[in-house]
Amino acid sequence: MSVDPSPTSVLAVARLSPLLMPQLAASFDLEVLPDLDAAALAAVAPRIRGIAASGDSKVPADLIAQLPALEVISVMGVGYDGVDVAAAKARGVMVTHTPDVLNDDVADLALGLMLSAARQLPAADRFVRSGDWLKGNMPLARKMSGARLGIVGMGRIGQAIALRAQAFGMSIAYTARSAKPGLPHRYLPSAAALAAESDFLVVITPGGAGTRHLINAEVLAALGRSSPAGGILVNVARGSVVDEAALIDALERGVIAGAGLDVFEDEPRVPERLRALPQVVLTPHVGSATQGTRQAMADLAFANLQLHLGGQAVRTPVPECR
Ligand code: 8YV
Repeated sequence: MSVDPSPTSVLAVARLSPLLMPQLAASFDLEVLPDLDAAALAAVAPRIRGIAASGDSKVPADLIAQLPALEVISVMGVGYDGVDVAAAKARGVMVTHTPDVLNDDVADLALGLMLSAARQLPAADRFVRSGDWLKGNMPLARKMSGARLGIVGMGRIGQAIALRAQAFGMSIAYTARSAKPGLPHRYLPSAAALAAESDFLVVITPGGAGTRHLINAEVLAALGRSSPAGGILVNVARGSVVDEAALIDALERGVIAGAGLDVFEDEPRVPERLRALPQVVLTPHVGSATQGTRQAMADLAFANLQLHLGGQAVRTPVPECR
């Protein structure tokens, strides 16, 4: 067996999933960005042909510009808002992501957060553990079945959320860049218009500049007015989509009744004021975090990298690179 004299060099821009790193290390000459200082990066930069990243990694234009041999950026995640795709495309660099394999998990978590916030499940758990039950019953919660659900973003995961919500007898409406032909749900042209007709507002739209603070004080006020029993916001998309300061204000003032949040503006830092609110259910960006799904994401991210570097078509390019 002959040994390749110049193994392909790949740069992991963060310490990525343990389901992906060993595959990368076994097949490529793997450099890990957090371990490199500027001089070490400059030394390896000329031979880097691929970048491996996660959904929350940053791959800015200045990093792309430093890597003259770069051919492909493979993101282990459906969201790729951290990648400067325009800069990559301008250089002819392919960008790939891992759609579809995580739809079920993210949709499951969205429903879990809706139920948890409506029925106050973490507070109920604390109530039993603390012994407060011995002093009396918990305050009554809010019903979810039959309520009105507004979905912000009606892509593959939005549709998986809608499917599950139908089993709860919820009426479903959505907003997106444009109406999706063929869907039975009502389309509303803006997040504010949707919030004005929703009890639960679930955010599952891509992050990035185009959706930054799409959910603002005005949208939260509309949700609060629309739902006298208590509006609930759920975010399983990106922290950047929700104006977190406006959300904290709306929760503190009782404008909306509660929230279920898997993502935050400055992860993993979550403001103390948000953490102090008992009516808010918080999870640490675990939408896709099950064993099987993360394995499928790692395998797809690896396959995309290997295919492109081997001169073959990738499986899942981002829409801009199709
Ligand atoms: C994780 C995600 O953050 O798919 C996404 O867009 O946000 C996630 O599933 C991450 O990319 C896992 O590596």
